[in-house]
Amino acid sequence: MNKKIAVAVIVIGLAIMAYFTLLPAPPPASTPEAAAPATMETAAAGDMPATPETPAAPETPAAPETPAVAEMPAAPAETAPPDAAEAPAAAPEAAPMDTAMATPPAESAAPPPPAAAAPPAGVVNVFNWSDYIDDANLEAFTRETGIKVVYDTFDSNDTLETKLLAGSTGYDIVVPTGTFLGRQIQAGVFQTLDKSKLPNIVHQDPAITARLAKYDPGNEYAVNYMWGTTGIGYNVAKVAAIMPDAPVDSWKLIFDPTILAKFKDCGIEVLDAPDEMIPAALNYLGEDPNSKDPAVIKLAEPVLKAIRPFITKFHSSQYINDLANGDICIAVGWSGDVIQAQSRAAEANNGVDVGYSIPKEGALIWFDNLAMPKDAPHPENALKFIDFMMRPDVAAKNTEYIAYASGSGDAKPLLPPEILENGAIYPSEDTLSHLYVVTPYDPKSQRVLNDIWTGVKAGL
Ligand code: N2P
Repeated sequence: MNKKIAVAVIVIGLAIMAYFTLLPAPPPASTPEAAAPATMETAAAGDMPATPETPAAPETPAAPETPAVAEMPAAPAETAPPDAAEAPAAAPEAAPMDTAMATPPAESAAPPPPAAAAPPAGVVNVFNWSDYIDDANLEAFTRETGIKVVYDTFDSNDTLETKLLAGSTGYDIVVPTGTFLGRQIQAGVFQTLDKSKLPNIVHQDPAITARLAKYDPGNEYAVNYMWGTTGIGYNVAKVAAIMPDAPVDSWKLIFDPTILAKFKDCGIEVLDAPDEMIPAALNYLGEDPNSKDPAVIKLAEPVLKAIRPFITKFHSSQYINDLANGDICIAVGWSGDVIQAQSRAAEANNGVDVGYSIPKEGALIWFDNLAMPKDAPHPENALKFIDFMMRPDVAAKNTEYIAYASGSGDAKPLLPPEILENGAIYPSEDTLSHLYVVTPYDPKSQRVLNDIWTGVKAGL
């Protein structure tokens, strides 16, 4: 009797177990569904939510076919992770990346875009100094990312600042010098940079990043592009012919009117930059070049007025060609620009020998930086552009081409010795210790600076 009951219980138990085991199981369907949203950013994937395996399969092989990955030529692996991660979103038609990124939520709801209508091109609008990039790097950026670069230039921080303060510049990237960057940050014209989108930031020179932090506390808004000095460019033969013992290693050449007068007929150009020329005059006087005290700043005025009659032109970019062609004797200019003049003369094989000196009394060291306006129309592309420019091989190519020192420390081992060991590009420790910095001017001291400069230029 007990045995029969026990057998019956076992049989019923087995029957129940068999019933539940053979039942069609719904849970597996929920697993792919949970994973799907992460990969389903394209319209095609969004159309097919019920078939878990299909979306994943075509997306993976599609990625290597995008230009970003396939055409990467000499590029080291550094940029691969961000590009690869973002490629699937843009993949199927090699559509511009920012288009896909800018509109992901709308895409799954909207009908697929008509194949005939070309998607808006991915663009980045850049406003940089003239003679300040190797164009081959712009082409490489477009080749690797599909993003077109619209590139404009300026040769004065004042020009850039006027645009930035007016707003709606349309630019995604601008390149202010530290002196200006500092107050522009305070004026609220920039947005912070998302460092997670800038993997190449690890290659920046920590010493330069630390110096930039003086203008951009916490390094939130900018990364250094290039840095350099403001010194004297000169035509070696012509200067020697006019004055064999000309003090080319001293600011006396510029600020002593009895000396500068000798070169008047040969041609003298100085930067149209009050924030650089006035500190240089103060430094020559033995005053603090970085003074914000109106009484001190005004001491520069008679010095500049005394040399005014001998200056041919106030201009901040023309001296490159004028020096290279032998059309002028002397220019107060920027290190790399004077070296570019040297190279242009050598390429033209015109016999012009251009020299650059960092005067022994000291000179300005400045830092030019990549920053993104608050209203940049293509912020994702801007980050890609900044990251590309920080890639050591790209940064080294720029430095080799424009002869300015790079913000990328890891670019240095890639540079030829004639650049690295050129003290006009990478000054020695001893020279560095003689260089001064200028911090941002407040509105009051800036006005004093501008008034002096306007008067000097007008010859008043
Ligand atoms: C490039 C000049 C950039 C140096 N032509 C001025 N900050």
